[in-house]
Amino acid sequence: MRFENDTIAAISTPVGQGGIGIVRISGPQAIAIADRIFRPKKAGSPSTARSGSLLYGHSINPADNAVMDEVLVSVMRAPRSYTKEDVVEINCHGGMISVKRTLEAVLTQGARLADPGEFTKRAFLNGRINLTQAEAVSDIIVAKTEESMRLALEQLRGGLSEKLGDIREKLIETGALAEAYIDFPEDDIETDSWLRIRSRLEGIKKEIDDLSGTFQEARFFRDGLSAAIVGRPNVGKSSLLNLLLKKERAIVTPLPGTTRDLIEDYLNINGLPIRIMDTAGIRNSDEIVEKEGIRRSLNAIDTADYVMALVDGSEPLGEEDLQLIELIRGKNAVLLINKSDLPSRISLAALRESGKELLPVSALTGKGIEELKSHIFQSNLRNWNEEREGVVVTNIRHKTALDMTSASLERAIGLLSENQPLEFFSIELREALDSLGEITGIVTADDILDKIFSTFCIGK
Ligand SMILES: Nc1nc2c(ncn2[C@@H]2O[C@H](COP(=O)(O)OP(=O)(O)OP(=O)(O)O)[C@@H](O)[C@H]2O)c(=O)[nH]1
Ligand SMILES: [Mg+2]
Repeated sequence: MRFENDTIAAISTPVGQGGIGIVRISGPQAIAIADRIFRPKKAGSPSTARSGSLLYGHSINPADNAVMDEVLVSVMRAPRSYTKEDVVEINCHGGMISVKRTLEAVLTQGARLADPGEFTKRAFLNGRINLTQAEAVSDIIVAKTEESMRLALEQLRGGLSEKLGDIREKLIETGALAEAYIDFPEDDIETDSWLRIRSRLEGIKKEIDDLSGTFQEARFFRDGLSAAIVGRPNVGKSSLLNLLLKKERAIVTPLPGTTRDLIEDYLNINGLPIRIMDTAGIRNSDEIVEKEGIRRSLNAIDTADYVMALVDGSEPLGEEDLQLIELIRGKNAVLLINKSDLPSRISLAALRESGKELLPVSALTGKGIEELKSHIFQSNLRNWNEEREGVVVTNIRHKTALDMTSASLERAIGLLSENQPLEFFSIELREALDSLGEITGIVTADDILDKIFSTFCIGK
């Protein structure tokens, strides 16, 4: 990782047409560079402006002094800025040309093009926010629903870091208690103290495990729940997709084998973001394109969080349907009996043997769709009502670190119970603290930082 005392710049608004486009500059040279490419309408310059003020004028190309655009320039002086460095934002007219030209001028004046997420990374390195808060910034940008946004904002506010800070403090306290007894291992009274230390550690471990456990459901709000619609050809998978999305996303025809590829889109059910997939109908086929489509369908069953397996209720159950039921064994799945607007010819008894919940639906009339939606919500978010009130973990990095902390604590508790030398115990406790510290960035390796910030967009 290069550090990072130079001045960086990037276009911070989306590329394309828009009302305004913003070029953001951060670093020790930010204000001096702005001075060179900004000509005020009346008086004043970035270098004489108060922090937080806005200047009106023109951007000029320092190469030939030609006016590039009419702009507003905001100046935020260190440390009262997003990065805690001097920050200048040049508000140009939207569109590709003006912002690009402005950025180029800024770069010729000595700024370097920012890496993805580098502004936020500086906010972290300069101590304005911790790592979970930096990650929350990225989560806010990509938030898919209001509920995802609420969770990301709570993380940005510091909800998760406060909770982790509490746990960390308790762990340090308990560790200190243990070290205080190091000289008196044989003492009778001390046995009692060890038991107390052990039960404290067990309490802390439980808190960590509970927090880690929230990931199972909370993750859906950050990454989306992946849900696959599968079944043999012609049962109505694409019709169901279109009905759920309320648009003609996939081609529907009476011909079996219409859908050949995986079709994906997003759906929002009560704030739960769902990545929904329509798949090619599964049957035995020698046709090369269809075979590949079916391979993708089978893969979707494997990887999806939730499977909607469709059968056609207006026809008797076929060999392919029975194979499907076999394929979804062990998956979180629902069996949808589609075409329930037509007379039923399917054997419910055979379907019941699957052990999955059965729901009659009609992709034609919309019957059963509300029941399906609540099944999707409820079967994936069984504990969410209680969990959403507290602090939750939505990021796999955080969960992994929590699990490593828990494993170290487990070993530490084991060592205590076996009366092993205290040094071993201390090592485990130290490791637990390190893993915990990685989450907020108290303890951080460069490669972790690079990995986190490289997923950001440029200009943030
Ligand atoms: N009556 C009735 N017809 C339906 C229903 N759902 C789908 N269909 C019809 O069934 C036919 C096949 O529908 P699709 O949605 O293309 O089926 P699919 O499962 O996507 O088919 P493939 O892509 O070939 O695997 C079309 O003619 C639909 O209009 C339903 O609930 N009731
Ligand atoms: Mg289809």
